[in-house]
Amino acid sequence: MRNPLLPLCATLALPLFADPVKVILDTDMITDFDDVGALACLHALADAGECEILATVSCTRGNASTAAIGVINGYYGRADLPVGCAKGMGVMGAYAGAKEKVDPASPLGEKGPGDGGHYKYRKLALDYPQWVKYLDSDTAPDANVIYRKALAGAPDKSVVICSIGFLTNLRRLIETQPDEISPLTGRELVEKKVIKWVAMACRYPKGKEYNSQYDGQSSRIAFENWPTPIVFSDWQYGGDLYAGRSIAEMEGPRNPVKDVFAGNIPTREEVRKDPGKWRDWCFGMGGRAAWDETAVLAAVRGEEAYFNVHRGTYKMIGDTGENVWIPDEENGPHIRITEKVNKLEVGKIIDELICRPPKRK
Ligand SMILES: [Ca+2]
Repeated sequence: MRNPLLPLCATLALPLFADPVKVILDTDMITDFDDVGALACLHALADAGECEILATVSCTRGNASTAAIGVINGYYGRADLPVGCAKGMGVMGAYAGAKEKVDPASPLGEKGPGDGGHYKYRKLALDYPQWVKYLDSDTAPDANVIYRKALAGAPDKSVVICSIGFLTNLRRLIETQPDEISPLTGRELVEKKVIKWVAMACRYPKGKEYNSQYDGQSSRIAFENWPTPIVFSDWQYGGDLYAGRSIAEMEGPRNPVKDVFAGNIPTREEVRKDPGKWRDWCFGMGGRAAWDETAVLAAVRGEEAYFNVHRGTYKMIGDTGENVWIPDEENGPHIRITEKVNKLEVGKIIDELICRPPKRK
């Protein structure tokens, strides 16, 4: 029984794992900014000893995604974390569907037509240059190399992969062949080293979800050939669970995580005036829809910590990113999460993690 003197969110925030969970985070970091909240949560959980971050990779090319990842890693004192990026296929440029590379340096920090929301990440690179290692994501190492090194160096069945973007890198990973890093294929490496893949993906009961939709062919190949359990943190779950207001309004000096949330969520007054409009755009009084932060919570603290789990089969139809969820509570190979702990409480847990000051090494 929980201590009645402690608020519910405090007891729920207690670490549930004795050993740190080894995590690789795969993010698009292209337009939406729940990725920033997710990476912040991951660092806070690493600071608390709940997880160990093995690597952080971007699935979007020709933009400032790796610069933004580097800034946040650096802010948390982990500037040396391996950073990689997709090569040769998938989403590139300032927004999904752009198909054209943007120069992250020109005009750096200017919001303008065609930027598609990537402006916020170029601005991070401008404002925190001390932590930028790969300004243009095309200059970052191949994510295949980063993945294969991280997996090859990890104990068997010890790694959780958390994808909060497109599935390009995971398709490419399982298609890799033996090399100087490992005598195993990518699929064999995953089977040997990975416990599970937590994917922010899936529309329930069917539909096109953003992360699966762009580079839909890679999504289908990755999901159909993946050799470990997959946990889906679906669009419906995170869509009305909000986070980010707390850090946006937090007193104290600037930091990159605060800058992103303060600069991109509507004010309380704006939400109060027209909550329906903002809800349609996946904003609420609590901030931005927390799809990606939810996936990180499930990856580190486990899918049963705050969520109901439902078994079934996630099946993609064709290469356009459409999926259907076929329920099968007895034998379904996949897991989908739904609300168990009240979403307001989960939002508070996420906010508390995002607001924690870095425990720099
Ligand atoms: Ca994302």
